[in-house]
Amino acid sequence: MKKVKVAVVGATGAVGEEIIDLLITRRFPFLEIVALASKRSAGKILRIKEHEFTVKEATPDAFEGIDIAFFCAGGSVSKALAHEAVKKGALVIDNTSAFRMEPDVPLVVPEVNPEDLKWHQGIIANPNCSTIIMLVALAPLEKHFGLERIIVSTYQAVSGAGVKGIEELKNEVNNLDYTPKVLPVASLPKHYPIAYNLIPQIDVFDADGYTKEEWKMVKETQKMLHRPNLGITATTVRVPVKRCHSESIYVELQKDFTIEHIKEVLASAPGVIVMDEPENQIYPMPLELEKKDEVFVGRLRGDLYCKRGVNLWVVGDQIRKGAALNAVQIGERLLSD
Ligand code: NAP
Ligand code: 3JN
Repeated sequence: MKKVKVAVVGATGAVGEEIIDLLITRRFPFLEIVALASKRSAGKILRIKEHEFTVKEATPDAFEGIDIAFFCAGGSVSKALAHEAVKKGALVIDNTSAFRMEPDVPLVVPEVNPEDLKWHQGIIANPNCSTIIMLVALAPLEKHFGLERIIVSTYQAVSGAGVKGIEELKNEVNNLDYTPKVLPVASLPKHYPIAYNLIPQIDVFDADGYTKEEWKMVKETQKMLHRPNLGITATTVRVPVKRCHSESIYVELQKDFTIEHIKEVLASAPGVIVMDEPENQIYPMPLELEKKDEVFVGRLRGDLYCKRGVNLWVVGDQIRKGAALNAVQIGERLLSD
């Protein structure tokens, strides 16, 4: 396979570091990895696995000679630099929301809609982490039974707010008088403690009372399943967990089913592991699923009052499959095609 020159924009962050780790451990065919971040980090040495990287500032010139650029430095950086990278000949795999809803940008989870990779025009968007985790579990149900509607509540780890989110939880656990500065949204005036708490706000509110994170789950799901009118309602909540997002998902299906059949469908679906043995108290939990590639599904049970309703409890590492791994898998597919 042809070897490629790769750039990671946001290399010093939670997602960027995970991308580099995966490129190395999955033997992505790279000639070189160029670690890019803000001016603040230029010159810093990053040590990941047995490799050392000197961080450079992300500027348009930094993409000279780059074949694939992974962007994970926030939407404004993607908006400022992704098109510059494409102009210089790079294929961009973007982890931010900057282009996800653009009609000419495919939004892809390889287990869900790999066919959409074909029509990219230089930029491919990686969905939001909560959407990825939900869809890896629900796409097989859409295929076999059809989804009628989705009601989802998330339990999102602090690392969803990046390195600063992890630091905030650690600081609060170590010192109950610590004044929160990051959660729920660093740029808003009010901050609340996350240690020993839950915060029912992820990202800013829209006029209709939903948060942007909740809207991302709705709109991105409709785009990837090619079902612009699919009914979805989401409630997203920050919880004092370091890593892995959990989701309580209720779906109504279009066909009759048995729980055994749903289990079989999920057990044979790519990227899904069924972890569902209530008799042995076995179900997915974030603490034990850190750094796992798959999405785990448990607590499967039918709605006793609605014959086509089913409940699922889904957990996935949002830095890995919810962001870095999904992006690297997109790169792997493009190279193998
Ligand atoms: P993070 O830990 O806060 O890291 C942010 C990264 O962006 C750092 O490398 C930072 O570099 C870089 N950066 C900031 N401003 C920059 C600038 N002006 N130019 C170049 N680089 C700049 O955040 P994260 O959790 O890795 O998330 C990064 C992005 O990934 C998010 O904004 C989101 O769009 C996406 N994402 C995150 C998650 C998640 O679970 N965390 C999941 C899905 C998607 P410095 O060190 O130089 O500041
Ligand atoms: O908060 C979380 O748990 C996930 C955060 C995702 C995120 C954070 C900042 C900016 C995103 C995203 O991936 O949707 C963005 C963004 O790119 O808009």
